[in-house]
Order: sequence, then structure tokens, then C-alpha cells
Amino acid sequence: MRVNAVRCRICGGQLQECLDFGRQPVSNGFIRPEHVDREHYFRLAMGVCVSCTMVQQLEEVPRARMFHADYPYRSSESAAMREHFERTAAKLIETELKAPDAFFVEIGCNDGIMLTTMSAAGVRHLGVDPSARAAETARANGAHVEVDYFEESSAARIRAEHRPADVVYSANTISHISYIDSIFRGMDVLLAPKGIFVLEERYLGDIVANTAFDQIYDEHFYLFAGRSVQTMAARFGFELVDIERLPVHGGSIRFTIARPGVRRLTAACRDLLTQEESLGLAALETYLRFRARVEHISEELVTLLRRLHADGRTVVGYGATSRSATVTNYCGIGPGLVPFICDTTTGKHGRLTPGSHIPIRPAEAFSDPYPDYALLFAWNHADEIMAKERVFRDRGGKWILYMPHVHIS
Ligand code: DWN
Ligand code: SAH
Ligand code: ZN
Repeated sequence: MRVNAVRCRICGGQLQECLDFGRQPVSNGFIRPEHVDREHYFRLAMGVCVSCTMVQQLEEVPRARMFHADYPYRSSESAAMREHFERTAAKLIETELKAPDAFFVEIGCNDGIMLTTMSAAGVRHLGVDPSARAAETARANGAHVEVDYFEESSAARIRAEHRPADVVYSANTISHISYIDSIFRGMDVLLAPKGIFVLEERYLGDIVANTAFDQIYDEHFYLFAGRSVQTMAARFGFELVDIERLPVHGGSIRFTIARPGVRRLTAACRDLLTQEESLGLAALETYLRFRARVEHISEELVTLLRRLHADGRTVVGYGATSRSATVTNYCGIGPGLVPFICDTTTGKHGRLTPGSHIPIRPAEAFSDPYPDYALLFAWNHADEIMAKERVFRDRGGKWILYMPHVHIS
């Protein structure tokens, strides 16, 4: 057993190193061509805690290098995600926020994809996010946002300036926060006695089942599973009461956490915890097999791209995701194999992908002219993108996907 000197960030237990992707850059560090010498690298390695089973990174990137005023990701670029968050907000309004003075807090609200529905429905709300440019968009769309990191101190300030929160909600953010003890201390201060903390995250069970190795990058500090989140909630004085699997982002999970005894554990929560027992999500062998499948995908993908290149076929990337950083840097894919990536996010245009230095161009470049093949980095938005780019296929274009294995579609 390879035990790491670093201890578990949740419980202080021993960490067993289970995956190593080597030297990687900051995944959302899309750079200007003149700044390629300014990149920050770290060793992207994961460990599993032998005590509480939480899968987590062994080397941490300082938060200000990842999340800052110019953080480029914009949640609202996807129509499917806009619908998802509208539905989620509507459901919470219906079930939890009916009282006229109910208060909703969102951690990591980004461009207000969720809060605009709260605002339009007249629900008292506050978003907290250090990403100032994204917050400007949220505010322009009617949302109240504080530009800050959520942690114990900001939670205490919010509680003093507002009132206890009936719902604290967070999507794709809590797993990004290594200092999770501070989040739970903040939750204890902010959450009303009968309030709930709802968090949506990528699900470790889906990552393993689909060999979705690109879900592993700097921002995804923890890879959550039912059991590890249940243990974590209990450790910090809370209780996991409900779990719901979600199809978004290639396999997500929604956890509902409350103060002990406030809500009954749902059957869905118990069922998932039971199912998980046979998945081996805390077993080293699971990750050794995962690692072998990643190697296979990497070899097949690079072989395919080299062959297409040798045959004179054109290949363009689609979607400059954060996840592409792990794929391009781990597999060794640079502008020689993929000359550019198209993306709708204006803040990424004219920049290069971190580490692999592939130029990013506007979505319009995709049809000007269409390439022979498109490598779909944004595979989690495949339905939306393929529908939008129907003409590409009609004209003989082909999509290259690499999850759960390399295939052409
Ligand atoms: O967890 C996280 C999720 C929610 O978002 C964060 N850590 C960061 C980020 O991860 P990501 O960059 O991997 O997210 P997406 O949503 O897979 O990124 C999709 C990319 O593709 C965006 O740059 C937008 C782009 N896109 C596009 O060009 N055309 C997306 C769609 C739907 C499109 O039609
Ligand atoms: N909730 C959105 C955005 C996810 S991207 C969605 O699901 O699409 C992650 C967001 O978390 C970024 O906007 C980032 O700035 C924010 N973030 C990172 N650390 C945070 C913290 N400590 N408190 C609040 N937001 C944080
Ligand atoms: Zn632990």
C-alpha cells in the first residue's frame, strides 16, 4: 500500500495514492499567447482515505490561481444547463421556499444561471462567488451577488446582514473547495434550524463506470460518493438525508443535507448507499483498473488523431472545457493534431488551452469551412451540440468521442 504523507482533508486519516496524471496546468488558465511562460503547474494525483473513503487530490492549487475575477467559465453557455437550473429552482421554490420571507443562498452562482429564476419569482436570495466578471452578468440579470469566497467568515457576515437561510444550494462548487471544514462551520452559522443544504456534483460512481478521467482536474479537488458525503456530513454535525442521480454533466448526483433529526432519510438515499457497497469506490484495485482503461483510451485517441493527420484529414476540437486540460496534457495532444478548438465563450477566444497551447476560436470558425472530423471535448453536452451542428454531419462530418471509449459517431 502506497500511503501518502499528506493526510485526508476531511478526517485526518491516511491517504492511499490511487491515480497520478503527472504535471498539469490550471485547467481554466486559458492564456494569451504572449503569456505562455506564466503558467502554474502542479502534480495531479488522487488519494483515497482509508478511514472516511473520500477521494481527493494530494497536491492543492491555491484557490486564487483557479477562482478569481476573470474566471472564464460561464454556466449559461449551455441551453440544456439553463433548463436544468430553471427546473431545479422551480422545484425548490415549490417545495422549500413558499414562505414570503424565505431566504435562498447559492454558493458558486457564477453568471446567475440559477439565481435569475429566484429573482424573477421574487424569492429573497443571495449568491456568493469570487468570479467578479461572471457576477456582473448575474447582477445585470437581476440577481443579488456578493463577490467573495464562501467560507466560515463570509457565512457569518451574511447571517448578520440578512437572516438564516432556508436553503443553501450549490452546484459543481463544494467539491472544488479543499477547506470544506470551513464551509460546514459556515453552514452551521447560516442555515436555519430546519433549513437544508443541497449540493450537486459529479458522481464518482459515474466517473469510474464511464472511465471519465477528464472529470479529474485541479478544480475537482474531491470526487464525491454517497458514502463519503454521508460520513463527511456526520463528521461536521450534519446528516445526509436524500440523494438523487442526475444525467447532467455526464453523471451527477444531488445530495440533501440537514441538521440531525430534522428530516427522515429517504428510501432513495438508503438504496444508493446499499448499491455503492458493491462498486468498490474506496478500493485501490478499482483505480488500478481505471488507470489501465485510461491508458488504453489515451493510446487509441492519439493513434486515431495521428492517422487522420497522416491521411490529410482535418480535425477541429469542439468545446474548450476545463476537462480538456487533462485530456490534452495527459494524452499529449497539441496544435499539431488539433489546430484549434471552437467555443462560444467570448472570454476564451484568442487564448490558448493551458499547457497544450491549442488556440481557441469562436463557434463560427467551425463551419468556415467544416472540418472532416470534430473532437468533442464537451461530450457532456453532446445532444445539444450535435443537434445545433446537424449540418456538419449532413455534409459528411464525423464526431470523435472518447468516453466511455474512443469511437466515431
Ligand atoms: O464543474 C465545473 C463545471 C460546471 O463547469 C467547473 N469546474 C468548470 C466547468 O467545467 P467544464 O469547463 O468542463 O464545463 P462544460 O460545461 O463542459 O464546458 C463546456 C464548454 O463548451 C464551454 O466552454 C462552453 C462550450 N460550449 C460550446 O462552445 N457550444 C458549450 C455548448 C453547450 C455549446 O453549444
Ligand atoms: N454553479 C455553476 C458554476 C460552477 S463553476 C454551475 O454549476 O454551472 C464553479 C464556481 O464556483 C465558479 O464560478 C467559482 O468562482 C466558484 N467558487 C469557487 N470557490 C468558491 C467559494 N469558496 N465560494 C463561492 N464560490 C466559489
Ligand atoms: Zn478521511
